[in-house]
Amino acid sequence: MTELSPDIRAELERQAIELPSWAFGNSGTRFRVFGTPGTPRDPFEKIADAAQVHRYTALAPTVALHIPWDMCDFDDLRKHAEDHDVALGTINSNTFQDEDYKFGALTHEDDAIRQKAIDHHFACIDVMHATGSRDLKIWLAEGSNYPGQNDMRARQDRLQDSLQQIYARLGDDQRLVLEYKFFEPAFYHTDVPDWGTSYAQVASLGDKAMVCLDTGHHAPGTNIEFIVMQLLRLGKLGSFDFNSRFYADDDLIVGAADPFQLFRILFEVVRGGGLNNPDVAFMLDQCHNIEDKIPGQIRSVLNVQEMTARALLVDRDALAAAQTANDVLTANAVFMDAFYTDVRPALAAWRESRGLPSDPMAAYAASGYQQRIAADRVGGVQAGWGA
Ligand code: PSV
Ligand code: MN
Ligand code: MN
Repeated sequence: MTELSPDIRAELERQAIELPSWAFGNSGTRFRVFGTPGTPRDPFEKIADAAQVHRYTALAPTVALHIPWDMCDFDDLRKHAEDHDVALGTINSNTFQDEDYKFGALTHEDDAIRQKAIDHHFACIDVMHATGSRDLKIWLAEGSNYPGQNDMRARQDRLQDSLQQIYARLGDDQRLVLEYKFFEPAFYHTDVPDWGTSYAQVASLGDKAMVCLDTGHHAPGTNIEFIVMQLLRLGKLGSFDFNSRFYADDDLIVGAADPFQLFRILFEVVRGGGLNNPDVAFMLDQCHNIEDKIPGQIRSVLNVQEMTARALLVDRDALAAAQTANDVLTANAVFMDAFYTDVRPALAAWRESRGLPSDPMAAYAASGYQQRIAADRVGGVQAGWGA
């Protein structure tokens, strides 16, 4: 296909995918963390690198921060972001690197430790006021390793109480999104393991609390698009953390492991009215352990754009007619036709018509930016784990 319809172009033009600041730092597994030449040394350099992704794609106007990894003067950082034509986005709390949280944070038995974790979220809300961020994203590394180790029910009750206190601090225009993950670092039970638990916890808080769906946080074989459909149906899909996984949570480039799954997810987003809907934030949550980080992020947002274009190509009328007639094979064929359509030439032509490079990967590679940062920056910070 060589040309996209005006309707599809209008949808794609509004698409925005938030980048995680931690994607630009060095990170890795519990084995070696390999350094990449040119790695940012502070949050300001992370923002400058993220701005490169937006510059070549017009897809990534905001950058999420992680607290305390990105602690700095936030008035300065906000101004710095504006100077680079991007804005600061979601604030991610971090209760998974402090010795005190060995047995939990927002679920901890000890009131003093639980209060410390709640206070951290209050501090994150203060940061949100300075950065102009709307969303506070909470992912909890809490759970237990052995049957009988903890009272799982009491932990749910403490979690609800902690979240209520945090929720009560939110400003009128702020939201809380609660992420779930089925295992790791806890291996027996996790306090927020699935969308149902996240939903139950946020539903009792109020309208400003939503579920965050991280595509990497499900057991193999899970029908993630069903969860997307259900959360949109319930009006509780607050945000996506996009990435790919082959085995467990490995934060690889979105669309790399299973482009068809990404297509199926984005089809449900389109079907459920979630595309370009301000209630649903689209974010990457990735790490680039062995590849260069800026082109890794460019590839990622392009993958999302490409699969969105394909999802928008599904002939919904033909699909509905086949579904109503219980014409199983025609319905499947209509769906697959869109998935198998190569939209890359049409997207390249459309980019050029908007004054963007037809091939953002090639344009970035030719810009010399990667060589410049490799020469200028020595001793980049690690993005997170262990920093
Ligand atoms: C840990 O699994 C994790 O990858 C979660 O997905 C969070 O969103 C991310 O770290 C950053 O805190
Ligand atoms: Mn995540
Ligand atoms: Mn994760």
